[in-house]
Amino acid sequence: MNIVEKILSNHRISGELKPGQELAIRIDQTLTQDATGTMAYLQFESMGLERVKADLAVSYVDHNTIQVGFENADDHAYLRSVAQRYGVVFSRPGNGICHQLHLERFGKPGATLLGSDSHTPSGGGIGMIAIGAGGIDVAVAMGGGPFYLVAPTVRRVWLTGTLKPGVSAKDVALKVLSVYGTQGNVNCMIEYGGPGVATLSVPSRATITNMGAELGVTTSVFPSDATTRAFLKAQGREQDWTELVADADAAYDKVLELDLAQVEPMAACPHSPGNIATIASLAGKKVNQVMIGSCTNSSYRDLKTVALMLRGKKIHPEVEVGVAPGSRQVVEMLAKEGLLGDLVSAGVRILENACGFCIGNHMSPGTNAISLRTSNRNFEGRTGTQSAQVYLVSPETAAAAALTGCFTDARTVALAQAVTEPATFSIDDSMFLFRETAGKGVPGTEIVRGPNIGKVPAGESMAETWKGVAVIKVGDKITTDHIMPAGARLKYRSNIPQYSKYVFEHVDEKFYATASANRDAGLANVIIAGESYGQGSSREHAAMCPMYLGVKALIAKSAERIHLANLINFGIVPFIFANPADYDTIQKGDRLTIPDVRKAVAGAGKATVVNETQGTSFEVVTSLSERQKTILLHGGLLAAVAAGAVK
Ligand code: MIC
Ligand code: SF4
Repeated sequence: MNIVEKILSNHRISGELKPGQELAIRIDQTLTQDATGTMAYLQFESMGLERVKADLAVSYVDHNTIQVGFENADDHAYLRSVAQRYGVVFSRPGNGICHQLHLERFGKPGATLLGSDSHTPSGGGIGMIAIGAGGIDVAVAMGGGPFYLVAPTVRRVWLTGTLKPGVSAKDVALKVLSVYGTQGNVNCMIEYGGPGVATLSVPSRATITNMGAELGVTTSVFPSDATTRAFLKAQGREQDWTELVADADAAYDKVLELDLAQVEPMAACPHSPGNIATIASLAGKKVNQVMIGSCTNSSYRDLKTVALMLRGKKIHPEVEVGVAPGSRQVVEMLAKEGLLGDLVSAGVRILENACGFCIGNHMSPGTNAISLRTSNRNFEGRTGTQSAQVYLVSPETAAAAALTGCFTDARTVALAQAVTEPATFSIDDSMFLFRETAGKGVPGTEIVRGPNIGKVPAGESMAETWKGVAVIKVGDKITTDHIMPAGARLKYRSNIPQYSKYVFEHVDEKFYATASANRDAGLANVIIAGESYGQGSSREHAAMCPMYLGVKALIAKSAERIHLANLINFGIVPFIFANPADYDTIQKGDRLTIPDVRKAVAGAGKATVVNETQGTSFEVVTSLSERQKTILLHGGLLAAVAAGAVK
């Protein structure tokens, strides 16, 4: 067996481990972050359970730590109280970014982790099957319920050789993106192997699996070996180690061989993580901003490398540089070793150890600015500045540009001695609350609900026939950042009527008005889209808010895994064009009727859409399991659970 098969078969509850089949697995650990967490816990509460049942559930606060206005602090207070009540470990704001912290303190080789954040696959760096999902799926898993996924095909990336000085894990992740791209990788998992694995530290492996999210794969995983053991030992958790390697005769769907020695410094160019170029081809281009951090590149190793590259030097006078460490452990270690001082004296702005800039919460670049970031997504407008040009790069490339003011090949300024992992990390778990009541909870704890804490909108049972309208028509690779912007709007995550006002705000500023008018007139809103709809984040708000605005169906050329599951969970039917050319026949505003849609969803998933405006009709299909059909017919997962129709 390969590693994926080993872990999945150990956790299989039902279904077959055959690519394409629906599989239900047991989840050992769950994680939530605050921006998706409030809805996840509201949904958990509505399930009426006494306590969490997963082995470990952790609630992190890392996204909304800006606290402008009362909303963020209200969310934190709600999350803290709900964690105490139901037996969840609560990671206080200031402790760090969920994925970095989970790797440091909780990740376990061979275990399964489900997180309400698309970068949960960072846990693959320590040998877990770690999957991102919508909040409601995580709520179900917290309650001990299974997680349903499509049994994946498994690709192997076979690593040989050693990275050259100045080249690091981020360049490997970008190299893999240059081969596989950001679409067409749905329902696949990537397993790393080969002699090159031993040359990569656990945080470096996590950088690579983290950016598997950008490929659109379900997750990526590394073996658990002596390096994993040393990392766990340095974190005081050697007892959590188990060895995990693929059998010699393990089979794979495809194999990609990658010689680490041949990997060069890379960048993902605007506006897609799959738009890859070498730094050599960009060398000399002027840079305005350099931002270092995010769950991809904020480990001790990454930031120590940056600090040593900047030691005794000053940043370029025309470049603004910010560093946001991944965790309190990282900050503390940098401080103790004098490395924070190096960053400060070089002229770096030291930022909170949180998501911060990565999600456009602050440090937005200026108009048309070129921003080099070590994060994982460069979607248009994600920084908060629509015209900014974001390039995703390694910490080494970022530090080199901070000094020179332009794209610079980091191999020319690499440290003489590469930074290695410490023998012991500084360990202080005091900002993880409720560890002693984890899994048990404290019945009677008062749940704190400020005015920002709203309700989960209720779904409606599916009608027999839809009279609808093509409320919007979008192109390929529409991300959840297009659908449901974050950044300055993030603080409304717990208030659906308010947050819904911003659906598609940068794509069609009239969307909210049009969609709500259609809904109020009894029309079904239909989204028309091209390939790979719903890339990026796991935010279920990109389904929940459209549902609130009366969106009943998506008709796309293809859709991405997490978003597709979220659409179903919120009662929106994900139809795919039987003939992609029909996309061209539809105009925004066309009246669309879908006769007998309920029968179609309950049956073989084939429907005819009549375009009343154009006088045409076309076929659409949707491939659904029996469970998914039940969810859709009830108008969403919560309604289906309440009716006792699914577990
Ligand atoms: C992101 O990186 O886009 C986020 C913000 O972490 C999201 C989650 C969210 O929207 O809250 C993700 O990756 O799932
Ligand atoms: Fe946070 Fe950015 Fe990572 Fe998302 S990608 S979890 S916003 S650091």
